[in-house]
Amino acid sequence: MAQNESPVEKIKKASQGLRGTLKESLLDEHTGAIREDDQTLVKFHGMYMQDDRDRREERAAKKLERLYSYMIRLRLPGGLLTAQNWEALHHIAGEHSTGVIKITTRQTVQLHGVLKNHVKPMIAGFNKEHLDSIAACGDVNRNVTCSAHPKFSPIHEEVFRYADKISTALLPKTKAWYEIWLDDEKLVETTEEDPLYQDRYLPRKFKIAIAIPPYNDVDLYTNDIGLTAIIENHKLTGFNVAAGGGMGATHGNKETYPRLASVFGYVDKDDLLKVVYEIATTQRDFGNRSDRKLSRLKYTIDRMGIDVFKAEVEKRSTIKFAPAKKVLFTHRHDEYGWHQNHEGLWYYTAFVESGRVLDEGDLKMKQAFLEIAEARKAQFRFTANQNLIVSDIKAADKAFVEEILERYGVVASTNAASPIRRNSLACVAFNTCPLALAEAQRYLPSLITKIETALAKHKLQNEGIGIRMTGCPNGCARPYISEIGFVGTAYGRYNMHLGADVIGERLNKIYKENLDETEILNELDQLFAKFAAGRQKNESFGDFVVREGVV
Ligand code: SRM
Ligand code: SF4
Repeated sequence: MAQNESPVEKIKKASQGLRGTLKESLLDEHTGAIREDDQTLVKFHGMYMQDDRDRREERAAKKLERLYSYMIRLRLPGGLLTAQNWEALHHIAGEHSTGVIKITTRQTVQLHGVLKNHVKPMIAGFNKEHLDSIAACGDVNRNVTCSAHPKFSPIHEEVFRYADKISTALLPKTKAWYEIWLDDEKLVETTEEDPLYQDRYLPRKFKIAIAIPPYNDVDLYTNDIGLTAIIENHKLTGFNVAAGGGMGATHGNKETYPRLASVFGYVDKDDLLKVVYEIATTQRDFGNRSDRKLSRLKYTIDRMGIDVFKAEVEKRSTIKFAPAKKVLFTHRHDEYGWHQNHEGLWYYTAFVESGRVLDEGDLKMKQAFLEIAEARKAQFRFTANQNLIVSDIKAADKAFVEEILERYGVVASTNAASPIRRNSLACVAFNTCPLALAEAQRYLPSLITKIETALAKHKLQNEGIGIRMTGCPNGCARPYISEIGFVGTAYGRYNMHLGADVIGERLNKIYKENLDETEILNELDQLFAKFAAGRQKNESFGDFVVREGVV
């Protein structure tokens, strides 16, 4: 395969532990961009070079280069920030980015619009808080997600620590991040030994999620490795391991497809890290390195066959998978509002539309969270549904936190969101995502307002049908496991997918292609009419369209 390796493979190998010429690129004051190869390498440091797509024409007319800036994504296994971390993040966002704190579908945060000369000061700010962006992007293991519902699970903390352990075990060994962004002394001449990633890293991005039944809020089967915590007699014994999930596809390329992870079996908790590690090494050694469109683990597993892949992992780890334990998932969406956990601590799950924390009109989320953080009265947990849990609040502090959430409109906005809006997800898309073909987070809220009207017409306004939208087929808001999924094809046009189940165990199917808004609303109006008339008791919309043969 070596002679067919994709250009990215060559860049990785020549990079001297992901260093490339990033230092030189940063010093070049003639451009807001960085060198081409460095644009690939910077991703491994948790950053993307982007440009403001809304301003391309205006800049071109003035013969100016594109308005380049950087997006940074933090590595936050399990998605937790302390009060002090949040306060720092608030100020860093204000000083160095657009100011919007964007909660992602992988339980972390991104800041957008960071100009080149702001990148290092921004990272220095994060580093003071012991926060980093190492391996938040790139061909490595990404942010490990973990169910964010402490209320029902006394073993949450123990499981949550596995997210951290896995993240640490799969971190690249290179110290380039510290050298480049924090001016640390160069520790080695060429590159550090890295038994896992070597000099070639993985063939492609790699994602791991941990679900704690009955919650599948992390959409575990959409990950390269999806782990289910097994709790027996109130104790964590081990994990069911599934592998080969992924959402990304390319319009018109039949070789690409979304896939749910295949369940390999159960492993004892003490064996987990070894098994996860060897799934990664097997993908490292057998994954496709010539065609990046076919290099995710899901394609490696389908090419090799599940049994052959699994046997290779067993051989490398010397651990045999036991039959998977029976698990039951009943929830995927976040539990909004107030909840108390087994220790008596309080949690408030706030609805954050498209994960965008900002101050707008009567809803001043940023201000509310800042004041709570300044008072050190809570921690901040992100959910994989782009929401925020103001968490770990002592009973004595609840009234204080509640007053702030109410004063700044957070409670009112969470309460006012309709069931369908609360269950919606949209990816970033325009204006920063270079791959967007259509709008998503800037458009879905207004489309939902119209869908709410259609639902009310058929007396379905209390149905929390899951709707997800992405600006392209890469699937960043996991639209292929949504009851209704919209996938951008061109500006203002979307493929409509229907028929996933409520819990994230069945993919949907394409229903109609290239619809504009009028066509979307017409289709939904007819489908909602049929659903209202013909549904069985407690039947979900996704199950209904499958039973009726709509898809
Ligand atoms: Fe994603 C690429 C945003 C979760 C599949 N994703 C991108 C980029 C970086 C575009 C790019 O390559 O230049 C987007 C940056 C937009 C921007 O301006 O911020 C982007 N992805 C996002 C986020 C921010 C969406 C959001 O609104 O929350 C999510 C960040 C997660 C995180 O914190 O790490 C995000 N991306 C996902 C998910 C969902 C998940 O992981 O649970 C998926 C589907 C699952 C999967 O990986 O299969 C996903 N993103 C992709 C893909 C398709 C990968 C593939 O296998 O084909 C790309 C494109 C690529 O890698 O070539 C992509
Ligand atoms: Fe960009 Fe496509 Fe991901 Fe949306 S789904 S953020 S448009 S890559």
